Amino acid sequence: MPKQIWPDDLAARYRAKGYWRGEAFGDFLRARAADHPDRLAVVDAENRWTYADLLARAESAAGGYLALGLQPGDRVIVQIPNIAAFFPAVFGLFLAGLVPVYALPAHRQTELIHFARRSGAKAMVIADRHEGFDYRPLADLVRAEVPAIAHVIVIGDAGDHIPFDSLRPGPALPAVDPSAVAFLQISGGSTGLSKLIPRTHDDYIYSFRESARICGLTGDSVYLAALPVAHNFPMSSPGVFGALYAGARVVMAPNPAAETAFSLIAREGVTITGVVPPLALLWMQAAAKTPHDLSTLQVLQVGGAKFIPEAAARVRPTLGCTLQQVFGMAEGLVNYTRLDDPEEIIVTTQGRPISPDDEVLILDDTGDPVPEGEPGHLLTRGPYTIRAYHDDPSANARSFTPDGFYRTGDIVKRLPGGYLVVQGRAGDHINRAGEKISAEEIEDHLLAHPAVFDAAVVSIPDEFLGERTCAFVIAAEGTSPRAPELKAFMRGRGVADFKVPDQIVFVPEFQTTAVGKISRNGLRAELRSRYLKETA
Ligand code: OOB
Repeated sequence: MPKQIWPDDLAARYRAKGYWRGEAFGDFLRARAADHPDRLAVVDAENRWTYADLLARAESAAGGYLALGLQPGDRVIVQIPNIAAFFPAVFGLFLAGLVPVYALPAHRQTELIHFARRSGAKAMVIADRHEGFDYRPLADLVRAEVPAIAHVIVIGDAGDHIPFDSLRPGPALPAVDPSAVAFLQISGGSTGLSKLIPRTHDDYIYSFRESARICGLTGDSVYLAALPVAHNFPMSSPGVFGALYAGARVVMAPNPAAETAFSLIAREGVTITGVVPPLALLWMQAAAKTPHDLSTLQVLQVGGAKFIPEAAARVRPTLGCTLQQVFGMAEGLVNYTRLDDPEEIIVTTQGRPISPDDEVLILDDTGDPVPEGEPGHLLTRGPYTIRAYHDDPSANARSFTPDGFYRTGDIVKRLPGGYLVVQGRAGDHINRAGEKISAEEIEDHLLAHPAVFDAAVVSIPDEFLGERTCAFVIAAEGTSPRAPELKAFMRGRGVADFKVPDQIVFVPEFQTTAVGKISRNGLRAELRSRYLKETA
């Protein structure tokens, strides 16, 4: 497992300033369990576990993983929905020095096989079923393609696999290096397949410890995980880990529907939660008629995609709580509006960075800094922003400058005080309700269909989703494919449902005046502007 390397001088500075404290995930869970063993840590529909329960379950899992023959440093794919058992499963991995690779519950075999191969995973930990989907046959498909996956461990009914509940504590657990990679997260992806994001214990714990402070979490807070916790936002901004770091209670919502969330807010006295903009709109609509008491809710975080100011302004009047805008990325940098910021800042900006040592550059197309207040490309480096993707030299060459700045692909402007306002994206991904979709990845799937001669995928503004996907397709000669057929084809290829184009438009050709080879980027831009003009 390659290490995530910061240059020595920066690493020394991040340690000297107390950002990186040499603490690993297992260390902080042990500390909380020792400080307040009987406090509730994690709640779902069936379980209410204290910090002591959680640690004991994680230690059993850790011993059990190692007894299977897994070695510290091995990667393990984790595909677990929002259930309490997520925590013993992943803290067990951390305690054993194993490295989770977080897949989303929506991912299917195409994505999982890619993660398994790229990470060299040796095992999978999954839930049996969730919201009507059976994850066991999916794991079988992955294992059939990637024989290096020696074990499938199942929470719930394991069938032929290893029951999670059969894992037992073993001999002493290994010492874990806090500067080592703790887990791999999945990038939203702008080109081709998702990249794997290596985060260390030191850097990630800094990001959620500081996030918990910025978001006002204390031992009395109750955090509702409404979005799937494999996402960086509900995982660490401050998310479930920030909440556990603060000794707070985490409540796992099986889905983010307003009814589900509101009944949990009322039942558990939830004080803070985070959603993507389309959900915030639904929740605000539902709040008017809900029988549930939402008065404990102090902070609604909204992030993952642009929240328009008109909607942002309605959060406080409709939900009676403070809005916190969150603009972050799994690669690192996270910005928050502060809870005591003036309403104007909260409503119109996407916040400012966590750390005084987050370096932010806003550059024009030629790489020069733009004047203050002008839009430009956002680049960043700092104490919790990665310096490279896992095992991906070509993506690294594109995404990082020689001096280690990450090119976010976002176009932002900076206001006085360092507040950022997101203007859009430079790259070609679609931000569909916070899920990032690579246009290129979808085109490649469509091109695999025999009736598709060419395909170009673009984002179309959508009132509810923010953006939706539209695929322009040129049919192969002598064929006349239909949209439902192509959508079914994509589903059949085993990809996450959110990647299936919302709309497919057949065109006889991609009009272009360019001679020779045209860039797909240019083509997408042209199609987007043509389409927007036609529908204006
Ligand atoms: C979060 O992380 P990712 O990795 O799924 O996506 C990152 C990208 C950003 O580069 C930006 O394009 C977009 O999502 N984004 C926003 C935004 N928050 C994220 N665009 C506009 N306004 C916002 N508030 O999405 C993520 C990670 C941690 C915390 C919050 C979100």
